[in-house]
Amino acid sequence: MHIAVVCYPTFGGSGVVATELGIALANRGHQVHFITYRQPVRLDMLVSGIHFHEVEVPEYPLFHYQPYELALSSKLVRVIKKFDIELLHVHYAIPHAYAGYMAKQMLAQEGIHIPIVTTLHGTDITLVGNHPHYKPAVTFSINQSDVVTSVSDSLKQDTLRLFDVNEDKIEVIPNFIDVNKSENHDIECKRHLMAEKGEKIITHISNFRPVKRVEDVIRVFHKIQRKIPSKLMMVGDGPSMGDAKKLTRSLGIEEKVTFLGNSNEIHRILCFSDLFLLPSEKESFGLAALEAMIHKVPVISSNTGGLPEVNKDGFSGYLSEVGDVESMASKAISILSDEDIFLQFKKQAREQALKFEVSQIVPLYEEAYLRAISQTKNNILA
Ligand code: GMT
Repeated sequence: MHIAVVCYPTFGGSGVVATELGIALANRGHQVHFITYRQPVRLDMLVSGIHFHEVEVPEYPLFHYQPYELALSSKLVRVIKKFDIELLHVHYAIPHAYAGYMAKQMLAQEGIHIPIVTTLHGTDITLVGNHPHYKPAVTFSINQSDVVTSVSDSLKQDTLRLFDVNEDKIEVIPNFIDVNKSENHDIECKRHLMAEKGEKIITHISNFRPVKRVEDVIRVFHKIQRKIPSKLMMVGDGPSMGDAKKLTRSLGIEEKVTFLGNSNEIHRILCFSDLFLLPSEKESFGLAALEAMIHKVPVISSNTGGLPEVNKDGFSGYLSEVGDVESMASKAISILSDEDIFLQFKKQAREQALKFEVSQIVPLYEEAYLRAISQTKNNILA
């Protein structure tokens, strides 16, 4: 199949899922064309069947805001025609589903009927998309998509609650993990560089947006390190970085906390991690937690959104209510202070993550694509 993919190329779950899915599809023989404003951070251009087309938005002094959707939909039209694309898959509704719809309409004028699959990822529904400034356009473009997928049942329910969308419209296809990537034995695990012997390593990975509550990560760690010799690895970057660093200093734990910045080699960090913290306000799935779990890292997360579908309470880690730093810290300490319990949680974290193995999830997308194509054909005949 010739597939066009639109996503955000930056560090962020939706871009990572789109990229990993594209690579998995290319490995199964599909031709996958990424159309984004920059090469996605995890895109491996050496995989056969992967192509990248950059969306350029020329600046013009009249524009206060550059018309990205216009440039994107025009680029989509060109790429779809030139490479005989059979299906367009857009990740994150805003503004990709809308730009996809515009491209579809332009192509229809020329007798080309391109099916659109839209994958909802989280904040496109729960935070940004729900804002009155965007809601009508988001509702419209979801309803105009031929197939809509959401990354968790929780996100599906949020979409049905917040938008005027039919229940049958949305199929849940959870995020996935490639087990082989966690088994790269060539990686030298440099634990000794990060912590002293006998110290535990706690890790947090995110894009440091307020929704991630990174200050809760620091507060939870502050309590853990009083009981358990430990270090904290903060991976990622974003608007909450300054406040997180300030809090680290004010709690007097800056020597125990390392801010590593963005990384697309997170397996090199997860290989020496002992516990993962994800105390988000909202989280439609929690891909970062799944990536930790496949590396046998138990997760302490908030009990919100799709996280209970990923992190099984008392099995792969624990769930606490959003903002309950006390509970998160005491659950973390309960896992880390007993070696047998710790080893049991590590084993179970991986067992739980294996339920989301790529080979089980990617065929669900292929089925969704075939359904979208046959629906489009039927619509033309009708
Ligand atoms: O919030 C982020 O980390 C980025 C965001 C995105 O769309 O780039 O992530 C969302 O999509 C991920 C992939 O499907 C999910 O794993 C995250 O849970 C989701 N984030 C939120 O819902 C806050």
